Amino acid sequence: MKILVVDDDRLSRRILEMDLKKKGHDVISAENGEIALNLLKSDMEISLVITDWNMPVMDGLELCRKSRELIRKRYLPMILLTSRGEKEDLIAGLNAGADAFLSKPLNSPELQAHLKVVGRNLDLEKKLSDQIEEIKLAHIELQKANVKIEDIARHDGLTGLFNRRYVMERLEAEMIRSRLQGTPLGVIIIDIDHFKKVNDQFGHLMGDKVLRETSQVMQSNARPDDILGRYGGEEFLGVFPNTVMEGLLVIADRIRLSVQNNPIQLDTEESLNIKVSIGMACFKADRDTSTTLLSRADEALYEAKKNGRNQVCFR
Ligand code: GH3
Ligand code: MG
Ligand code: MG
Repeated sequence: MKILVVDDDRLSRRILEMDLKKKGHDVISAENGEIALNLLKSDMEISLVITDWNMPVMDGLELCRKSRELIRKRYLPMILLTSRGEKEDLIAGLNAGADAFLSKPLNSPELQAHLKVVGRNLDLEKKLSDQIEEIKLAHIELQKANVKIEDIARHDGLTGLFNRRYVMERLEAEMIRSRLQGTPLGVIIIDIDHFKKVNDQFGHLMGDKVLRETSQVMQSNARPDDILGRYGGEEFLGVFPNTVMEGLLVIADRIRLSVQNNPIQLDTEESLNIKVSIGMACFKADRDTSTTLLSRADEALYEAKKNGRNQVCFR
């Protein structure tokens, strides 16, 4: 332990110092309460104070009081050295913040017994603070895991886009915002043309690759505020806040062309041209629910398919 010994009497200070050092403790000393208090302020390693009661400048009682005020975040044991044995004195000492009393002149076995108690308490305190530290670390890990879980729960495993549940949640939220703020809102449903043929001709794995790469192309055409997710097998839903019909048309056609211009590399030398059909609808704040809004986009998609695919239709 690093022990601070406080006594104005040089000889008793030396005796106590020697006794403690002999027992292997690290000792620093001060000749009054004020000096001791300054040492406590600067040295966080001090784990025990043994102080005389009567001293000039600042006595032991005041030192106990002020140290308790100063050091609140850890347990600092304080032992008062005293020749006073009256009950009132002991009560005053305890009230000032002392933990124990050592009678003067010093009795070495008594000192040892006290040091044992202090050592036990400090061990306990250390264990407790270690446990608190472990709990804090575990809490941080848990928070990180929760963020990860939340992220996984929002995304589609194959394409990395948002999943249907999350896009629908966001759509409902954006509809509320659009109503409150009077801002425009648009949705598009994108469906890969003749996707079944990809599976049939090149296998399911190639189908998955097409879904992944087409998703990337679509995502790279969206702005940060746009919400793009996988709506079903080879269908995707885009929610576009603050977007009027003309803007929506530009984005939809850009996505359509971008997919068309990014052929997917097959396992052979060849590549595969993918095309999409897109249905769009703009949110009508005074009458739309998500169901009516999406069914308009779906009808528009149906129209795009019926009119020959690889095109954008609006309802
Ligand atoms: P259309 O142009 O009319 O949209 O025709 P289509 O062939 O694209 O549409 P259809 O609905 O007939 O077929 C969609 C196919 O998508 C059928 C299904 O097996 C396939 N599919 C759905 N989910 C996945 C997936 O996760 N991976 C793969 N490889 N295929 C999928
Ligand atoms: Mg489909
Ligand atoms: Mg399709």
